[in-house]
Amino acid sequence: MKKLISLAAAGVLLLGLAGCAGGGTTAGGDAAGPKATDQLVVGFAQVGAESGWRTANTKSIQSAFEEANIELKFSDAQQKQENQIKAIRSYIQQGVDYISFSPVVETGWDAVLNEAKAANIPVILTDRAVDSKDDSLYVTFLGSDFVEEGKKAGEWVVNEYKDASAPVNIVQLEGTTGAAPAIDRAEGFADTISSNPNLTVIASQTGDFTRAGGKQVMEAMLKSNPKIDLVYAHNDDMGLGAIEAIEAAGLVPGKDIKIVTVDAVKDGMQALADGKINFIVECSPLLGPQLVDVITTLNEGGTVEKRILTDETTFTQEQAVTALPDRQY
Ligand code: GZL
Repeated sequence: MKKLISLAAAGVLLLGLAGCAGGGTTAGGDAAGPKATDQLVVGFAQVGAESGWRTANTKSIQSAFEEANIELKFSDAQQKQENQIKAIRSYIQQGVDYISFSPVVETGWDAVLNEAKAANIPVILTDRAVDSKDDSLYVTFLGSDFVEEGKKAGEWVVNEYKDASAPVNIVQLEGTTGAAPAIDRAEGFADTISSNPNLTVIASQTGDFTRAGGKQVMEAMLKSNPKIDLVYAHNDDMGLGAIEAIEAAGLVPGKDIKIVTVDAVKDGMQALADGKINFIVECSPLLGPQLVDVITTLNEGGTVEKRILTDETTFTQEQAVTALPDRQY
């Protein structure tokens, strides 16, 4: 009998430890039900600090978690996938309740996401998506429809040149190679401008979503392409770099060479209001509150959609003048 009781006691102890050691909270909270938010611990592996958008995204996430009284472990991968993977592994080791990250590129995540799954730690993708066949590796994707953003940029260009009879030479400043926003913004744009054969992308190269990258690539494109009519930049920062290159070449951005970008961060909106950029497609970085909502819902045993899209709009030069004073980022 004694053996039986001691076995039962050991069993209870093990169950209890498993509950703690498991670290991760199942989607519906741990065996004992949901944790109070001030006991939740979330690991976030950020891409880097490559652009004004990213800085605003980080600020939104950090302030939302502070406001919700949820402990946030935060890492900056300096745009290197291996650093994000290292950070995710360390969150697994620490037994956090949830992991969230913005995958710097679409591929190469299955191994580490399977480790999180094995540790029973739910993963929430924010901002950028992964290209994995196994969508059980993450609970949801929270972010923008980048193909739609590319389409909106393309629609403005098609309309702007609807009466053009001569070829319109377009150069494209791509985001980080392999990143979902770069792949999808290029796809949406190309599909849309294909409706007008006069619209041709004569050069396309990555500027890695940075201002310096955009400037460097634009300088080279100006040297090797005598006639450029329009720049399509996958984010404001590369567009702002292109402006510097265009002005250094003695040309007038927004007039001699038109510019269309994506993001609508403050510096981009200022250039739009000043007439140096012609059109901006918004991509909201303010994902922090929605991320907290997702985690709170899961922690209380609720479920969320597999894909949660953010609301976004577009801005002309006139609209930028009006919108600038109220912009949060
Ligand atoms: C888009 C985001 C992109 C921004 C860039 O959601 O991943 O990365 O458009 C940022 O500014 O660097």
